[in-house]
Amino acid sequence: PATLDEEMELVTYAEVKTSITPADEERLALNLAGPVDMSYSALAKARKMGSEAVIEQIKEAGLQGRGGAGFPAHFKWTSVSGQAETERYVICNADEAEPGTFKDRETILRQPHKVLEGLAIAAETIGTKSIWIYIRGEYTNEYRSLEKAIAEVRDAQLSDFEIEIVKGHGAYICGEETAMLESMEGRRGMPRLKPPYPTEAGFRGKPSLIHNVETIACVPSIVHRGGEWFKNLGRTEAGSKLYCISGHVNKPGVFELPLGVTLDELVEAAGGYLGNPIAFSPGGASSGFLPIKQRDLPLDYKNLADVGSMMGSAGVVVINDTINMAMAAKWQLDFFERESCGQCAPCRIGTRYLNRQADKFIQLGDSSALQYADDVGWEMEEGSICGLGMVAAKPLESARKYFPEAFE
Ligand code: L3W
Ligand code: SF4
Repeated sequence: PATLDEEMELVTYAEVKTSITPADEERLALNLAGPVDMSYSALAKARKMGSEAVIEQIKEAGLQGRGGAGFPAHFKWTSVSGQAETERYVICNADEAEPGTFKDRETILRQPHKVLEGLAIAAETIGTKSIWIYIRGEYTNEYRSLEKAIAEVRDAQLSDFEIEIVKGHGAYICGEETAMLESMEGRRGMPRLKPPYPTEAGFRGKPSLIHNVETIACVPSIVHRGGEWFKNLGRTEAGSKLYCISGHVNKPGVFELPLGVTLDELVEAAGGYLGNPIAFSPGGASSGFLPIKQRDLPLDYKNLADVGSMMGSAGVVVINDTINMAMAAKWQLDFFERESCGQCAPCRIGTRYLNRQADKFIQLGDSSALQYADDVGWEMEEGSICGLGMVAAKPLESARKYFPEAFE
């Protein structure tokens, strides 16, 4: 369609069925979207419970890291607490930059106190007074929201914590936790080799508990209502999840839903599909594409990994039949080439090579341009230092696998 009005006339709403009941909605509304508790009563409760009991509740909750990897949160808390070194840090990773991902932005804007209270509970539990927040540089209003919230509680419960906010400068790679540490220490943001993990040697070489915004924002509710309560919010895995939904849907946005909803359920929350959907990315650019026939798959860490994709940051993007899938893959390759830090050869050379070859195919229709794409993708996955290089070939790989007609 030539104009937006024409496009809107083409809107069709797919039949979707949701099993989210009003009772589910009521329970979900108590977590991240729940009322602000300016008395920081969960922090007071955590102080009374003691570190071991708090970590036990985080474990019971089954909380998995919401930044993308889904790593069990309690493992990090236990590891940092068990280190001999007593200089420790709690760090919130707010460098949200995965394409299609805008959930941490909403959380910081609307619920900064959930983030601050979660950070305070984490600091209290691992035994530190030093809290750092690394925020995406473009997030100006979000930065202000945090500053305002810190001022609001400065004279109250948080007075004995030192909270520093560091602004990023526009590099996607600085969201990778060790590149973020490099950047915080004043160097160019390039990932470190792991191990050692930040829980042993992180910021300034000291044990550091690093969590994504959403992970940390779940902590007050877990302490307040118990791990069991949080776990039961989920369907196929523990807890609620902030899903971002954009692309060809009627009402893009962020929705807190049980972990494990299907694409159809999520899109129902987003007002229905726009046009005729053919594909979706469940977790931003890093997850690659899935064909729309996978719409019944639970959007969780395990089920998506089982089909060779990933949950990642839950930046779900729907694509309809107005999009050429070879072009869709090419846009993602552009992104990864631009954002590669260039430190290791498989990623530096591989992202550039794949992008050039995709260009060649699209401009000249020469399908032999992609004859080595799988080998290069394999080398990138096996030989890259960090997640960026490991997944950068995925959009092209998955587009070729599920939409071969776009590459003929
Ligand atoms: C202690 C061990 N800690 C692992 C920790 C590790 C890290 C976390 C996950 O993930 C994902 C990636 C991107 N002792 C440990 C340990 N840890 N073993 O667990 O670690 P890892 O290495 O699996 O990956 P990662 O690079 O931290 C990130 C994906 O997210 N991603 C990125 C999204 C971007 C955003 C955003 O913009 N906000 O979220 C996209 O999908 O590909 O799979 O803390 O230290 N033995
Ligand atoms: Fe940098 Fe890419 Fe290597 Fe990661 S994989 S360290 S982004 S060059």
